Amino acid sequence: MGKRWGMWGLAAGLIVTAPLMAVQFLVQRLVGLPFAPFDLFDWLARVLPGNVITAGIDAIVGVIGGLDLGQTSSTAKTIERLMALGLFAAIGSAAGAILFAALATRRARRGWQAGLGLGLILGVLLLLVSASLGLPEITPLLGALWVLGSLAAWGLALGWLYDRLAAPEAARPVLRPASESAPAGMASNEQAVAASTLSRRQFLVQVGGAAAVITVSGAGLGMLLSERQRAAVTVAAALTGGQDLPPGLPNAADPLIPAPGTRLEYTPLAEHYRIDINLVSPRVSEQTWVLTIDGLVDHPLALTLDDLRGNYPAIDQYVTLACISNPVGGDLIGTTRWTGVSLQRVLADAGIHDGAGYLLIRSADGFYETLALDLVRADERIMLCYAWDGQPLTVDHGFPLRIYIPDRYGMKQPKWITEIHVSADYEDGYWVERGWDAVAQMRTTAVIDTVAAQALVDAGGQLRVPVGGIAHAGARGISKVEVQVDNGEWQAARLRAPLSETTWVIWRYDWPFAEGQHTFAVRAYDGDGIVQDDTQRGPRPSGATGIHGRSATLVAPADQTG
Ligand SMILES: Nc1nc2c(c(=O)[nH]1)N[C@H]1C(S)=C(S)[C@@H](COP(=O)(O)O)O[C@H]1N2
Ligand SMILES: [Mo]
Repeated sequence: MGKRWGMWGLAAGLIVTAPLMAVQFLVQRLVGLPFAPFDLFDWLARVLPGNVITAGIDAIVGVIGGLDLGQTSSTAKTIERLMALGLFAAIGSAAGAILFAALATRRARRGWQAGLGLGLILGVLLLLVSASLGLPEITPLLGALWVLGSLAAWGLALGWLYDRLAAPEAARPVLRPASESAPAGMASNEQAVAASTLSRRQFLVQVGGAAAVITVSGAGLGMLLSERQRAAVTVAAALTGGQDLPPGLPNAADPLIPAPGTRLEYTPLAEHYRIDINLVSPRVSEQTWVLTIDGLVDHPLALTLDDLRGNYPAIDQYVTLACISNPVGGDLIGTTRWTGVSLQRVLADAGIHDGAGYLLIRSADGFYETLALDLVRADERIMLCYAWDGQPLTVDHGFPLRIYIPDRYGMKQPKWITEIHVSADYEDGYWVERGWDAVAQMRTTAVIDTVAAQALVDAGGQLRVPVGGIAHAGARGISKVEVQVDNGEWQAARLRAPLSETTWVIWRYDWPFAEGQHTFAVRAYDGDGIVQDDTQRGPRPSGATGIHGRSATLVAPADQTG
């Protein structure tokens, strides 16, 4: 009895959970109220043990790389979103199964009351989850009511379904319009009965159909809205950055032209990778946001964005940011112009006490990292940044404020900063606590972006194949890049002047053409002349190392078609 009702409950749970998700999604797109499936997933990512999360991320990055699913960071977000939706749907179905089984074993009557109770309990739990991530700043009360109300409606619908299914057949209404007439020739009495009774299965199929309509239209409308918002961002990017390099780059006069197929030296903002612990980026309002600087200071500060922009000189730096999870040759790396203020200057205004040793930096999404004051004193390039590529930071990239720390992977550099607490004691940061390197110094790495087999050049009668890519060694700079073909001698590549001493360097090597299949490998030396680590090592725990290689089949130009 209980078991069979468990199956009905599983189906009913899915039937009410799917439209709940769709409607919540649509409302989130429209007015920014919480979307429970994503909030739940984001919350789980924070509370589950670090090694579980890390294994999960590794698996996702591995699958994306292995199946060649496109840009790692955006594909990973899509996979995580699908996981979040699947998880929520599974929980909803399971809740339905449990409720139905419990009601059936106790032969309970008013299922709707139990359903409402269950909805309210789950609503309160999800409300706590959403609240721990931060309810929408403008309408926290509305956000709370929405989470509670929509879950209550969900529970009510679930309980109502039970009541209908458990009731005698005659009590199950047909969801067909009343005007639709029954086949001619039926006695009016029969007709009434036929029109008003349905088997459980038929009934559930009808309700399921209605639920599917709501789900598809809600989700579709929501996706349409997302597409619109994305398009607006892309248009803005096209107007300001576009596909070509922006004018006025500091190395514009360098004569070295990148090998065709080399990535853009200055990453268009819309293409910059994004990595963080959120499916929903924290939306911080400029009106209420302040940066708090407190702890071991003479003058605790509460700085607005205008304070930061107005009271300190603006500094521009070209920066290459990379994620420590980037595999050798991966796409979790990008270069743009960061604008902000010197952290040394801001701290000077706060007056740091003698006993202070560390800055505990906290963010609106609950992320945190620790920065040693010794490092801040030694590196005047460390800055608090409010603009990228000449525009305010986008929501996804940390609006209103993020930090730049040269030579460190992204995991050490919080976005959406709200607080800097000056402390005597060191504390592990978010990813350090989860097993990643506490220093996270950027590794020396080189990548072959292209073997331009279709763009051979004729250099004084000698055909050559342009080979090219990037090399990067954090803030240490690149002194040399070498290419090896078919395991032969390492040959020096030409280097383009970088955008700054901390950005990646574009290299190019024109290899004397020879037909057939060839393998190409590349290695870089940092600014101190130290060659990169050639051990093949994955990202965990301190950044990937190893030689990047590529093979290409070269065909003589006369034989090339097209
Ligand atoms: N508040 C916050 N800051 C964060 C993170 C985060 O999850 N939350 N992720 C970090 C990591 S791991 C990286 S690689 C960089 C990525 O910055 P981007 O998304 O702007 O490229 O942000 C860093 N700062
Ligand atoms: Mo990262």
